[in-house]
Amino acid sequence: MTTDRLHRSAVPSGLVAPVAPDQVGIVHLGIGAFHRAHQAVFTELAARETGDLRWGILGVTQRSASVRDQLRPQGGVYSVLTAGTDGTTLDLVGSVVDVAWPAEETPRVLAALAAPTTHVVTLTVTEKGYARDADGRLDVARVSGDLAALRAEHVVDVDVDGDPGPGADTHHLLGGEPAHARPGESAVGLLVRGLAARQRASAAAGQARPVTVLTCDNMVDNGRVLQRLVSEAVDAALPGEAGDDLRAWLAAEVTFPCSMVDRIVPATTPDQRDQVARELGARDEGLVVGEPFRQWVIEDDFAGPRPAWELAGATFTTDVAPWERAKLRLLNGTHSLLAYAGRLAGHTTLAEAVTDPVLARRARAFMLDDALPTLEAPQGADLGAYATSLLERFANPATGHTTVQVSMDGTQKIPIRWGGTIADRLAAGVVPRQAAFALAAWSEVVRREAAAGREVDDPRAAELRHVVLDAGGGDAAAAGAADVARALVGLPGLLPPDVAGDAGLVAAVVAEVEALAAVPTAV
Ligand code: CS2
Repeated sequence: MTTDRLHRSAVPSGLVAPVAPDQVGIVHLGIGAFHRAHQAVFTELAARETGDLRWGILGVTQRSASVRDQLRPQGGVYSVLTAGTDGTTLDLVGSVVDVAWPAEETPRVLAALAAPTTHVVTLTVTEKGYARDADGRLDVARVSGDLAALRAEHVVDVDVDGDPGPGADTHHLLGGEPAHARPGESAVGLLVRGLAARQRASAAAGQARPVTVLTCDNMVDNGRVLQRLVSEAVDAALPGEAGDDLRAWLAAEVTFPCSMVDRIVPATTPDQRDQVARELGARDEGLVVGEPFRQWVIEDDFAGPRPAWELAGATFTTDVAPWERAKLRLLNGTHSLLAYAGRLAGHTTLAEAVTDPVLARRARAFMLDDALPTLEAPQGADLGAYATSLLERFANPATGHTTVQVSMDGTQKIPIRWGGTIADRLAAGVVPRQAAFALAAWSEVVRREAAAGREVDDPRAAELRHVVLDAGGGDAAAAGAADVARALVGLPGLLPPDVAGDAGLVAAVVAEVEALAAVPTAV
């Protein structure tokens, strides 16, 4: 057996779409495992169906260089291990042509975002990647570096190859660096800088350069949310007349469709990499693992050309909202419930959690009693059957999806996954019992982690720890479960104030958390 590294040039032709580095048609922000197991697979399959090879993907990795360092030496090619209850299959994907890391390659990313051959920008940057504050508005402080760079780039008119445009002030520097070289620090910031570069390039060339920005993150009305954040970024960086040209261009040439994405894609483990190395005869550092199911529902609102994703199974529709709401409230909502309650019960994986009869009952009741009455079925869908199918998908042990992974970023996910269900049920005069249990389970995980001196994996981890410390009078281990739960339900930005203040809800959460606290299993 050889463990040479997987490389495009060594892959027999026909196995992957033969895209080349100059065939970037899509820039993807946030190239983690999910993108590689989802949109990149749809893109690959569409290219194989049509032979249209314009749709190579330039992936952008925000947090660290690791995905770039895994994929670049492989020429972008990687494999997807599809793990089902009845066996696994392995497929090669060649739609990613390269990966760039903004810390070192911002000018290249901006150039790709501005290029006439790029028609679509996709994003999977997770809920926290949108840099929103507790009110859902752009947290300007978190993107201030990019906004300063945007201001400098737009005022100086740096062209996207890095040369200042005609008449530009060549001495206009930002922190000693030309503005366009200033590393992109946030997904939204980089996107806005790229869109502004595109608008300038379009104006300089005297030619329209429409582009579609397609967010694929698990958020309600994700396209509208991103569109609003982009416009808030423009207003903050280029207030008044300074941004008028950009605002007009965004309105005329850029669309922000909503989309619903679905595939369970856990973090790849070293064991899975070893297993695939034995099977492939080559080591794939970019391996991703996913369940057999995959779904993509996209609002049909494209500014220009797009891949024929429908040939790979995507659904185009005028209204994504019912799909998105059903998926977020039923799949993700139940996933999070099982993750927190599963941890409390000592389960490592979602499959273990959902086959625990007590938790399975909770999960089913959460879907049927709390979430379903708040949902309108998307056309042709049977939500009762969907709920049952979700429990089967969660029970697939082959993906090894862990409760720890799904429980990360609770403060970002809970408003989206449980908030709507809770608000709608309270408005209908009913206290959602299982959602209250879910909040209690999250609260208990937060309390027990703090009591053990650990931080939860959440961008607001420090704040969460303080809530527990305060409840314990400075000693996390002394904090009472009910006090912590009361404080966490009221955490700003978690639930709308009237919902968080609902006496019936708070009483239900407190009753559940007291029952959970009485059983001191490990988190
Ligand atoms: C999960 C999702 O990690 C999580 O929070 O709930 O990533 C889930 O697996 C996907 O949304 C499924 O489409």
